[in-house]
Amino acid sequence: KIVEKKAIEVATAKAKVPLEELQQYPLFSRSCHPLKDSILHPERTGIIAEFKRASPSKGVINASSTVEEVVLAYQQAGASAISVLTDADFFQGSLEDLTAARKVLDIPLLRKEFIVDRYQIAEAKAYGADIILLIAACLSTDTIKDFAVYAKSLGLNILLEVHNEEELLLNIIPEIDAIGVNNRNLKDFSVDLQHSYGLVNKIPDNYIKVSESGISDPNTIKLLKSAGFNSFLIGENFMKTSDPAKAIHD
Ligand code: IGP
Repeated sequence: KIVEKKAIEVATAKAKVPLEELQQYPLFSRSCHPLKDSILHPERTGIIAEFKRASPSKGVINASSTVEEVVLAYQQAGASAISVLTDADFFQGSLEDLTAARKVLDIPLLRKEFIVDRYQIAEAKAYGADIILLIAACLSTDTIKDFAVYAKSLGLNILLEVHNEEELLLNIIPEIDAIGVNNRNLKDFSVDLQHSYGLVNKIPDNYIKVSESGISDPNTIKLLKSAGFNSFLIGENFMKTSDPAKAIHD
């Protein structure tokens, strides 16, 4: 469903700002921050901290904090990278949020979006992203390969998201920098950390290994680390508090 909606959204965006115009945006020609270096940096936590106002499973999570204050506080608290939702309908995000984050950050920035068209990859770069997300549940292996090659040609880092072994084994592609295991089932929103524990040893060691969703306490991070993960994508448990970056210090 969301994939069909996205196709319409992309067509509208293309009519408003043709690709040739996107390519003239000042941010389009900047060079991206390398994701691996920031994740493995000894003074950083490996956490990819997410700015998320709302979600389809929880409704509104945080309506009062601004993107600038939250992402800057995340960076100061030791996040290795920042994720910003750009989907409006389900997450109340926007491309303007992405650019606002870019302006205050000097660590890698992920455009968190359902990417179904190359145009969205160019758009990610033009609005300030360093990383794009490719979700295996929404895309064929051929498309993932095509999108990954295109994203690499723009200098972007690529995070592939998988939810089961089949999706993982079909899509181990050299252009990808990081593989994330989503603990949340995108169909029924149920969360189970066993997805991470079950798949971590099947991810080759040359990829950054990210555990995504439902991470709520420092002890879980310790367990995921000893299982082999070097990165942790966390949104809701930060955003639902009045001081989203505070928990990173713990
Ligand atoms: C963050 P959480 O449970 O900490 O808020 O999860 C992130 O993993 C989640 O927002 C996410 C997501 C996605 C959102 C993971 N993959 C794909 C939208 C689309």
